[in-house]
This record gives sequence, C-alpha cells and structure tokens, in this order.
Amino acid sequence: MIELHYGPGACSFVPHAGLEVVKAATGQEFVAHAVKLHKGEQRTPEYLALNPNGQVPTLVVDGKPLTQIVAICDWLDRRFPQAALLPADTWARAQAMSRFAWMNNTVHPTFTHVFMPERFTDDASAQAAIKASAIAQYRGYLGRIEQWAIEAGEGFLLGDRLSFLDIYALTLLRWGGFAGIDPESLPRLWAHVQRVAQVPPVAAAIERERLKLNVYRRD
Ligand SMILES: N[C@@H](CCC(=O)N[C@@H](CS)C(=O)NCC(=O)O)C(=O)O
Repeated sequence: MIELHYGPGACSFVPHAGLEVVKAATGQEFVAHAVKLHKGEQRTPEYLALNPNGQVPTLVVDGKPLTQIVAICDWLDRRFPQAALLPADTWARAQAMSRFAWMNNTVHPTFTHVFMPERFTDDASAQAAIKASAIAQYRGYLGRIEQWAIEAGEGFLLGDRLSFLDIYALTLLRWGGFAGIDPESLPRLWAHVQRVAQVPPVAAAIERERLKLNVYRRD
C-alpha cells in the first residue's frame, strides 16, 4: 500500500502528481492524506514519528516512511519505470537529477526565506530585508527555469515525456505568484506550466489539492 502525506499547494505536489502519473501508467492506487500545514498538523507527535523534520511530503510504503522529495521521486521512478518520470539512460538521468537537486536545494529554500522570513530572524526589519532579497533571487532562478522551457520548445523539460522537473517548475512558478511575481512576466515558463497543468494526471492532482494555478495579485 502506498500513502502520501501532502500539504495542499506545498512542494509535496511534485510526488503527488507523480503518483497520479504512476496510477495512469500502471493502475497502482495510492491513498492521499492532506496535512493542514497552517494548522500545524505537521508537528503532531503522530506525524513527527513519520517525518521528524515536521514537513511534507512523506511517502509511506507498506507502513514504512520515506522522506525528501528527491528520494521519494527517485524511488517512484525506480519502482514504476513504466511511468518514465525520469530518464532511463544513466547520463541523461544524472543530468535530470542535477536539475532536480538544484530546484530542491536552492530554489525551494529561497522561497522559504520569502514565505517564512521569521524562521531566520526575530528582527522585523531584518525579516523584510531577507524577504526582499529572497524575492529578487527567486525571480532570477525562475528566469533560469524559463530558459529550460525555451530550450524545450513545445516539448517537456526533458524531451517528449512529462517528468518531475515539469511538475516542480509548475509548483515553483505558482509560488512566485505569492511573492508578487506575475507568471505572465515569464511568458514562456507560464505557457509551459499551463500546458503541464493540463496533462490529465497533473490535472487530477491539481483538482484534489483544489489549486488555482495563477495566485499572483498586485499588493
Ligand atoms: N527538503 C524537503 C523540503 C520539504 C519542505 O520544505 N516542506 C514544506 C512545504 S513546501 C513544509 O512541510 N513546511 C512546513 C514547515 O516547515 O512547518 C523535501 O525535499 O522534502
């Protein structure tokens, strides 16, 4: 049995949509458990027993938890290669993992500085400075991901198959809206993400999480 603990709109969307792709390709079902991050459900003793970091996502396979997006997605791809969510060729896979790791260890934590600057200092004016600088950095990173979309043309980021990178790109561009970054200011990435959102398994995950793709609003 496969279970996923996810937070609606959070980074757990990456394995969530991946599980929908696996289901479409293989028929493998999964159980999705929503964790309300704004209510602190990730810090209950029961959840911390699964994921001591108090974060989503957590995948639970036959009762055994697995944490960290990159590890979860690597397992999903190796367990269900029919879904082809990462390249099979060794070098192409390593290149894909290089981009995937960068999204997870650089772009994603930069957004944490935008969304939760209070985690980094108690000083309110320093929080504002952290947030402003993180937004500028984040905008630059989205520009690099847009360059990948431009190189991909009408295809997906890794060629003709949807991969975890496309799903992460959707998640990160969507978050940009919360940071005051208009997705239309990155038109090629926005067009790419809108196409990715229409792939039926991705659309199914969007529906379960009740996500609005464009959350940008001018403050
Ligand atoms: N490196 C972790 C990052 C996970 C992460 O940052 N999760 C966020 C949501 S996007 C979270 O659960 N935040 C809740 C909290 O920190 O209280 C991974 O790859 O799984």
